[in-house]
Amino acid sequence: MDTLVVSRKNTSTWSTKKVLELFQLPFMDLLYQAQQVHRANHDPNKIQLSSLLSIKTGGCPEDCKYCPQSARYETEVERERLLALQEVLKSAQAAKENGATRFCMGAAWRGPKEHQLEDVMEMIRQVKAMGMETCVTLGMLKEGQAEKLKEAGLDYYNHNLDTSPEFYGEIITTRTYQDRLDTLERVRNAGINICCGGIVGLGESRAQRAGLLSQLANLNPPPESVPINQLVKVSGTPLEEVDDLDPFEFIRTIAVARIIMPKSHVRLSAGREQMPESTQALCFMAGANSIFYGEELLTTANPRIEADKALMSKLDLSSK
Ligand code: SAM
Ligand code: DTB
Ligand code: SF4
Repeated sequence: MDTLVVSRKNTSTWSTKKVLELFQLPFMDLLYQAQQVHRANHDPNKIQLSSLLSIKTGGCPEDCKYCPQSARYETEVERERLLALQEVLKSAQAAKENGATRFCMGAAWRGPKEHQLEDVMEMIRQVKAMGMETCVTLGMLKEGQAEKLKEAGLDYYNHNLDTSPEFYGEIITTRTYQDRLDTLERVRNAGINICCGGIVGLGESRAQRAGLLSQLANLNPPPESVPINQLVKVSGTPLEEVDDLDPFEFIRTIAVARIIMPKSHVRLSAGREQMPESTQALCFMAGANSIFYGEELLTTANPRIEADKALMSKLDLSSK
């Protein structure tokens, strides 16, 4: 499995072994190195703000074990139809007024059908016309679909690798690692920026976290945007009782991502609501320079806008 993936156009600049060596550095050395890389490539006091909206919630046929939207698990998520255009625009307008520069629309699909793609294209056109960057995450794309999204003005497509190839089969069985790489290649070939990251805290080992980051860094070129999600444990999902990841291990993950993907925006993504401000501050120190901003992720809670504004002010982080 590993060789199959790595033997694509991945020239394996970052082998799992090399990435693991970074994880094993003394914590202070790792953070120092990450800060240096961060400062050489980004303004250390700036943070990018993306707001999320679930445009089609629940009832997903896939079996991702972390996900409250899979139809296979009994969770409190209510299944909804695709939102109407006006509702989406209202939410985008509010996100813009609150200071977000990118609006990300997520759909709980295996992949979009043609008529669904047409509806989403209209959402993209109109959000773009409001002067925001656009991002969508719609599952797997078939031949030709990425080009249509590009035509509509899409800036970013989010599609995560989620975990390492070795651990992947424990988490998802309804789509393969290769399926994901194929979708990423379609997005890249259509000239759309890639937003691709993963989740930690699924019960994976450190070597498997290193395996995920190695895969991401060896995408050619690496993703422009790298969301690092900490598992939000949702009641009813198979992972609701998995052990917590130690916060310092999470911070190490961010630091290593920063070092091996120096130009990318590393997004401190799901899990902030459960994270003390001090941990978040160390994540920014380690090189995270983007967050999801707004009271909801897709179906779970994110910090309140006022709380995030206060945190940014305390840390002198600005979004403009
Ligand atoms: N359905 C589409 C797909 O998976 O291709 C797009 C939406 S899906 C919800 C986007 C990403 O959200 C997943 O790849 C996963 O990394 C993240 N995610 C989902 N549930 C999560 C949870 N409980 N905690 C943290 N991240 C989660
Ligand atoms: C990503 O990597 N994280 C976001 C976004 N891409 C679409 C989603 C997080 C979802 C967290 C669980 C939920 O709210 O349903
Ligand atoms: Fe469906 Fe995406 Fe959730 Fe997987 S992560 S179950 S594909 S909504």
